[in-house]
Amino acid sequence: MKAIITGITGQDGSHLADLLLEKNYEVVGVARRCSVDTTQRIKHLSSNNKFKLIEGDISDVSSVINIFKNNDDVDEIYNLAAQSHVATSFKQPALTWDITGKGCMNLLQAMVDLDMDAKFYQASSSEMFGSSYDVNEHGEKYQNEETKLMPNSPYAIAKCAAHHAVRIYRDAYGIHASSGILFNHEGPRRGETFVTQKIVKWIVDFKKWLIESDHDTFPIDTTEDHIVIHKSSFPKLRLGNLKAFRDWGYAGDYVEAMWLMVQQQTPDDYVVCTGTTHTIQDFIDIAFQYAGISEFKKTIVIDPEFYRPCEVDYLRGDCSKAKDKLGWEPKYNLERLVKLMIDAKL
Ligand code: NAP
Ligand code: F7E
Repeated sequence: MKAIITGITGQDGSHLADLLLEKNYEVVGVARRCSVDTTQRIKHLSSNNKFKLIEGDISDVSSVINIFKNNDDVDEIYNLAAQSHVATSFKQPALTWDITGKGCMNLLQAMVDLDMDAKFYQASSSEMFGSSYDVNEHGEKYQNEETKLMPNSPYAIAKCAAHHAVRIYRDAYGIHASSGILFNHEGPRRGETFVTQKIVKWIVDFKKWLIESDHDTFPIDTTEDHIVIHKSSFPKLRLGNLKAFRDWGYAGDYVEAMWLMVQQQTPDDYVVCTGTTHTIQDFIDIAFQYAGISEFKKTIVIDPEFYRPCEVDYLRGDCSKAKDKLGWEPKYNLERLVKLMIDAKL
């Protein structure tokens, strides 16, 4: 079996490549040209002769056509490439559209034009629900495959367009195309500008600084922006909205669901999540407690710079369909995920 993965240098691309190589696939990873090395997450694959890295950019249709022509024996195509940062999408909306929205159309249309019969996976997102949710018989809010899409950011608009494109290309051209509506998923390979990894990185750096500053000998003091021990200071953790709810799972679990979707006889859309939800404050509390940092109230600054023009307040998925039809279940709860991330950084 041969698979193409776009977004190979990202968190999910690297986990999916690991999974497919374990299953003895030949994997072609697509990475765009960059002035610095972006392949840290796939360094361990460089000597694997079943793995090939090629240059390409999904926002450029001729690049996509070249990739497909050179790999016309491909069985599965996983589109994980995106400008995936929600806050950035407010600052660079057109770029986000070109990659996250139009990029998916480029891939699907190239599959039609080249008459390819490979199976296709699209990385859809819980962000597409925006401010929309349903309420179950216990009065609990949730989102599933039937929940109305009400995007709240340029990123989410682009993901909705790609999501609908998958449905239309499936119906119009009979492409085996599936979308995974994945809720937030994290892990040691998560980028450092996403809130979980930003918190984890700060905690680990702070702990190292505490040890270096000999905090058992000198008392801890604080200024507006810094934590001070004797003559040494450390910047406080600067965050935005701590009240939003997220359904956080482990990326390693979620790439298995991607693969399972593509193996089904009939293409379809599936929500992938844990079914539990926590605020950013909850994440902080669990992480600080696990790291053994007690004075946390004095260590965080709420900085308006990290507030978004529009927020998604509440996400909690219902993945009954993925459980029933794919036999998929998440293995990590939030406490286990936090430990994994902190231990890996330490
Ligand atoms: P990520 O770490 O930000 O990775 C995104 C990948 O896309 C990177 O490899 C990036 O390359 C690549 N990329 C960006 N623009 C490109 C372009 N024009 N052409 C080719 N490649 C390009 O994201 P992730 O967390 O792995 O997420 C994977 C996918 O799932 C994304 O589509 C994301 O939107 C979606 N998703 C993520 C989550 C989540 O919680 N992680 C949830 C739902 C959906 P560079 O290294 O060069 O930047
Ligand atoms: O923000 C709040 C922020 O950037 C989570 C992407 O993978 O998941 C991800 O999108 C929450 C938001 O992820 C900071 O306002 C507070 O409410 O970690 P995040 P996200 O926006 O949920 C979805 C499913 C995707 O599809 C996306 O690709 O945390 N928050 N303070 C902050 N967020 C950040 N980044 N930085 C802060 O300082």
